[in-house]
Amino acid sequence: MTIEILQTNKLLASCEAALAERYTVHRLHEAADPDALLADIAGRVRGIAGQRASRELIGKLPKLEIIANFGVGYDGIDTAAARERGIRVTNTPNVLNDAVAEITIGLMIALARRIPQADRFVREGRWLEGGYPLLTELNGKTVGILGLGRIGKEIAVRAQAMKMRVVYHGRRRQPDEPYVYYDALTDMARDCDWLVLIAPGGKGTEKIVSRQVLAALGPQGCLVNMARGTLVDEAALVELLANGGLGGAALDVFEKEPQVPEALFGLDNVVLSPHQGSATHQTRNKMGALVVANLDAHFAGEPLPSAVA
Ligand code: 8YV
Repeated sequence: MTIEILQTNKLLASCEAALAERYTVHRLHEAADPDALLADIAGRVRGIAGQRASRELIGKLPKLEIIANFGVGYDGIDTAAARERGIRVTNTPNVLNDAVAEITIGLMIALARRIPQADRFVREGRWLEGGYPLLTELNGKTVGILGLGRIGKEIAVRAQAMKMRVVYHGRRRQPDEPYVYYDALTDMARDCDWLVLIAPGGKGTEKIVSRQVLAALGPQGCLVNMARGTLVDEAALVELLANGGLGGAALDVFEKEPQVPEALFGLDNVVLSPHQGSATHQTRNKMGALVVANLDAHFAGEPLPSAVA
């Protein structure tokens, strides 16, 4: 009798294959009638693999023991509901730090030097009519990191390699870190040229990058969101980008992705990216392997490689 698990969204093919080798996998996201599927299997499901597990779903699975989230951010999992039932939750930390940090710097340079726009400029033959405008550089600028966690620290190291000054804001000061800490996000935004978001999503951080924070960042300031769209007041962001109240934005995540506010498409001071922070073969394979390793460890009665604290 193989162990039965529920997959709640599409996963990396190699991860799906590895799961199917070990477990009986029920794919909720592919079910024509999800309620009928759940009615049939609910009493046998011992694990979830995926990025979604609501309180309602958890409540329907009396034998659920573990939820293995594909991703370091687990805002799609109702961890409170899991904790109440003693259900373990795991995520995929560390393996994606370098990939996310690399593309963060990439998007910053892309925005500062308008690289996507420059590419269009050449392709459209506009270079023949005159040169590209002069722009700005990262060196000498201050970057404020919201969320100096594992990925935030990798971004900080790379920002320093760009000769930037690094400061940060988060839930608490980290005395062992060499960077200046701000108690208040608005104060940090006011003192920064760049504000990089790499804090967890979920209830505690909803819209913490408010209109006030964006206004403090100001007409010369640039926002980079590598975290979750939910962190930002997106309506205020669009408005300030359009009216010059904010200098620019490089956005990898959006509040209702893959829906992106159409108002952004016409703006020249924006670089858009389809939530691809961790999207390399190398990193996604490691993330998938960690999902499988957590499930395997749990069902073998071994310590979990990456349980959520
Ligand atoms: C996603 C992410 O998991 O790890 C995270 O928190 O946001 C990403 O790596 C990825 O999009 C998987 O679909």
